[in-house]
Amino acid sequence: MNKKLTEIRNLLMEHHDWFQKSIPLIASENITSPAVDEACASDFSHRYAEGWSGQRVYAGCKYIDQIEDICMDLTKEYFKCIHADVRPVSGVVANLAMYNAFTSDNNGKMCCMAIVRGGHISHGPRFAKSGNEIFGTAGTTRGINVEYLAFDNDEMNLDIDGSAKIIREFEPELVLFGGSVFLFPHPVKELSEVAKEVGANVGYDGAHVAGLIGSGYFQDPLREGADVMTMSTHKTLPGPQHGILVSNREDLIETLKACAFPALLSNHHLHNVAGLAIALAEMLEFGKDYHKKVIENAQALGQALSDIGIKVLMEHKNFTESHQIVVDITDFEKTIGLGGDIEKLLEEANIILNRNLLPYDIAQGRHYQNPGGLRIGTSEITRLGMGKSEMVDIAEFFKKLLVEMNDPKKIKNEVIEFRKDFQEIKYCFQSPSKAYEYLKFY
Ligand code: DSN
Repeated sequence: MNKKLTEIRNLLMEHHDWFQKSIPLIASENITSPAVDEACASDFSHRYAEGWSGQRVYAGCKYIDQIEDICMDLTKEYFKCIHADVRPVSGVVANLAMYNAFTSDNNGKMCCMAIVRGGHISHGPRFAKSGNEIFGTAGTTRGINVEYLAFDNDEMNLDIDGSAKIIREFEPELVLFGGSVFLFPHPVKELSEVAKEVGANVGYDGAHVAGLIGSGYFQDPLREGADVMTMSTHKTLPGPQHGILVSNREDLIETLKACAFPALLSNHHLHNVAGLAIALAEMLEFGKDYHKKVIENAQALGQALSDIGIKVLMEHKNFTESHQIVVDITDFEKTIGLGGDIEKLLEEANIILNRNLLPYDIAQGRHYQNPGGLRIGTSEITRLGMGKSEMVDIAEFFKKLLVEMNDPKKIKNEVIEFRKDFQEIKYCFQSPSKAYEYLKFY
């Protein structure tokens, strides 16, 4: 058994070592501060506290109650709202709570963005009535029939007129905005008005852009018509893996609470609530500066990749207004392959990102396992202190690998050298250094 323990610890250390020597570009990831890590590894990680703060069904909760109250207060301050439920253990659970609140038990009806155009996997029920181009076409699940909103491939955004028509015809109970490929603010204001015409509630999945919204750089869904905003807490908001549901609808608060607990949760993850509270405090302090740079870096990386001849979508709109850019790599199909092959090649050179469907991939016969695109995010590299000149350096690595077809093992050594200057996590409070050393195996 000792051998197994050693093996696990060695694997952990190898993983940490690898990521310290890599360029992390996955748009749904970020890196947590030492203070967040300390909270997440605290005694709370094996405690129970079912229910709402102050009304728990377990003893031993006097400290988590206070922390959770602070976490809710910080959430309300950051997102300017009157209700914050910080118990959902993930963004998907927060979405399910929203579906519980707004759709009928059987044959509920929702409109959202198609997964193949950037909707999140939890938006398109596995067997959506309208047909889910990725996973299947028959029946319904979670009792929700889904009709996808119209999308404009050229603008990488929802098409307002087409979506309004769909909402009026389908008459959903819930119209959901937000998604996983998310370059520009969605037309929440325009389409919320249409949603209200047919009596639908409006939701917004802000998982990817939560930090950008909180820091005031993206859109402001709760003031543009969203009744509820859900999110995960570890993407542009650099907290631990967790979920939040927020609202400004006073009349819905008790319903929303009950739709999360006991409907979907028994215990929530107390250590992550503590870590989340710290991450929110960090973003209230440093978010304005951090998130401005995240977006600037995404635009700079888009420009730098475009300058070396790599096709980045949406050049006419400066590539993005978020933390993401989307690259069309179909030009490399004959020399290297498609998204899956390129993702693997880049990983061999310690550049970590994920392949992604382009909005026109399915129509052109490409499959989600080996699609025509890459999604690249700048949240983590910005938190590691990189700026515009490093975006040019990163684009150079792409050129060496994809255009000049250098051996990825050779480029990996260059990446390791490059990463040496970016080892400290920025935009956070001073580290509780011992916890840091232990937890990160530094
Ligand atoms: N699947 C994640 C993403 O990459 O967007 C979100 O859960």
